[in-house]
Amino acid sequence: MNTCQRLSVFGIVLAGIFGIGIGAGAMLGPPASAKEVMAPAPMGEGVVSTKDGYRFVPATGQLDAAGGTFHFVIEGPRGAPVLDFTPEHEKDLHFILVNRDLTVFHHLHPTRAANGRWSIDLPALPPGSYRAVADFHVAHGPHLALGTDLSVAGDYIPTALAEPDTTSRVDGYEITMQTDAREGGEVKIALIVSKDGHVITDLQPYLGAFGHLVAMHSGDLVYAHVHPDDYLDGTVHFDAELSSEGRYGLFFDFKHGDIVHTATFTFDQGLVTGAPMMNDH
Ligand SMILES: [Cu+2]
Repeated sequence: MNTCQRLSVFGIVLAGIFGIGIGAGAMLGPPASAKEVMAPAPMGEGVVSTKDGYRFVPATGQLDAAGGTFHFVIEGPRGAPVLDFTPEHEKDLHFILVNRDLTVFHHLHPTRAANGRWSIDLPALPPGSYRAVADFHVAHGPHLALGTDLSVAGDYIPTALAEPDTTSRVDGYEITMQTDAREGGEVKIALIVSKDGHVITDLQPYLGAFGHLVAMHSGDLVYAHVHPDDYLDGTVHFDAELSSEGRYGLFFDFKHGDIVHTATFTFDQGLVTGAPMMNDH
């Protein structure tokens, strides 16, 4: 990217960090119908269960293949459950559950009891190893993505992730993806949702955005939650930071007809070259 674009991205990231909000972001970026400031990436990347004294403590490491209610607690630095969160995209906590093959994906929103215990009803799950990621922002504290490994007992049947493709189908929708990999691991992603050959231009806001994209790196299950920075003429634009080379599962949640749908893509990130983006940490 050129210096001007780099400064623009830096400005947008700064705007997110300092909470300047949509006004400053809109000044720095191109005009858009639904401009949204990129939030800084949460720390922890969904791999570690402990960061900055905060811990993701599951009630069990074993999930039931038939589904059921899963409980956990986010413990603070003094060992007590965290009770005060700053909502991100209308929710205090985003819960992502994927299997190691990246062929099962759920993005759910648990509820919190007064004592800080979280509960979420899980659907039936095929046997295998799973990673749960809790993405949350502690009030007056850090924005974290903590992960924990879980398993579902039973006969595990390995399933390979699909080969990379620019088209995905779900619930009668066809979703096409264009990607543009830049230096430092930045990837511009454009998604178009169609049905019966017509581009859908009336996607509904879902949790404060016109779509949510989660990227999981195959192998280590490093997590990136990316929000759109633009929705224009039926195209949802994302700006993702995929700083490891290799294969990713991309999971795109969008809302249409009052129903949330999830399209899945496989994306191969090439060798990451050039200067890292300024918001790396
Ligand atoms: Cu969420």
